[in-house]
Amino acid sequence: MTTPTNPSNKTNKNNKATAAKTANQAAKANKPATDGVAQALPAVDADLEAMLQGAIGGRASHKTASGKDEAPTEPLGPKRCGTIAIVGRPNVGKSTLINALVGQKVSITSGKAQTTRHRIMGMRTLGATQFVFVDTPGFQTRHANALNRSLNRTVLGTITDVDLIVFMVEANRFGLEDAKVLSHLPANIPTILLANKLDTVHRRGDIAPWLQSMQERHTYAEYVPMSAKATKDVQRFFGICEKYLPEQDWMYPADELTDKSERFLAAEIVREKLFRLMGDELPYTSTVIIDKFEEEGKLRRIAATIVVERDGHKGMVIGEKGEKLKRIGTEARQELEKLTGGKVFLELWVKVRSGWADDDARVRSFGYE
Ligand SMILES: Nc1nc2c(ncn2[C@@H]2O[C@H](COP(=O)(O)OP(=O)(O)OP(=O)(O)O)[C@@H](O)[C@H]2O)c(=O)[nH]1
Ligand SMILES: [Mg+2]
Repeated sequence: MTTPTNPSNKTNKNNKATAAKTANQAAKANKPATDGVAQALPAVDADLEAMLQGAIGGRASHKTASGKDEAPTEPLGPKRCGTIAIVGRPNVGKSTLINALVGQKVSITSGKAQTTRHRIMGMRTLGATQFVFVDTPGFQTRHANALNRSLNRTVLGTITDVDLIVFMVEANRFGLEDAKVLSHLPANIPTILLANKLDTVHRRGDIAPWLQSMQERHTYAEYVPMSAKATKDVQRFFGICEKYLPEQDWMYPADELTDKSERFLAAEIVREKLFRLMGDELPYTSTVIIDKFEEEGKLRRIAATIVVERDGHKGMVIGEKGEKLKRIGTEARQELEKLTGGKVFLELWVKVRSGWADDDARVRSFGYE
């Protein structure tokens, strides 16, 4: 699986196409294209700031005691490195945030719950600090099948050994599913409450009392209402996290973006297209396995199987005259070509394995914990 351009088989910026893409994204997002470049964070929303100062006793998260914005702007000084777990119920936007923080897609996203099924690391090195973010599956509370038990094990196994926990909820919403996640958070690790999707809250006046009620549920280190889709919020978030990371050497090369291989990302990207292109008729218990992953220089030959639970689901995935499967394949191939910077041949198959998500051994054989 090793290539001359990508010796570790990890996605990193040695890949020219990736670097170009990162530069493009950075330019669009008004961010530095290369890591280690000092950057100034934009000013924060003054109204919100004032509201938060009132709501949570002056603990608005993005200001230092001296009132300055915090940001990892100093490339000199002691090196810092630490791990930051992002946890929360399904669909709150955890993977959207990690992709924005890394500056490249390392974790798939969709409007459907149960999109993320693995622990996925996304790294970003800025100035003297290396941020190691860990995306986790949405914590499952609805069905206790083998797959969901595995997803929850992944979440709980992640939060025991990190420097900082980001507990993500949707701004102005806190339900039973959120409470269940909160009940599992360890008391000895600083935890930030990130209230995401702030852009969807039209009555901004409701935020302060809601944050106050959040403060009564748990002692958080900080409260951060933001939108994972807003560049300035994402930039500001680095400064919020940095102070919780210990002074120590970096764990990864500065240009490494994720711990996952291209082979893993290929399966994930096919699953993302499947989730996005199928309506609610396809249960979430479908998965993708890679049967073949061959590299010839920049070329990739990939064969993958979409595993579903019923014959009826197989028909839906294939679609009339194979149209649906063709579209899933085309969209996945285009994205993989961007990721690898070369040509991709992608063959897709659909297989029925009824009851796999209820069967511990099968769940493990499909690569889940
Ligand atoms: N409006 C808005 N939508 C968002 C924001 N962040 C994420 N989303 C959307 O929320 C949906 C879920 O996003 P994901 O990032 O896949 O959520 P997740 O928490 O990783 O979901 P699971 O992996 O299933 O636990 C997607 O449709 C995103 O586009 C945000 O800040 N604002
Ligand atoms: Mg996710």
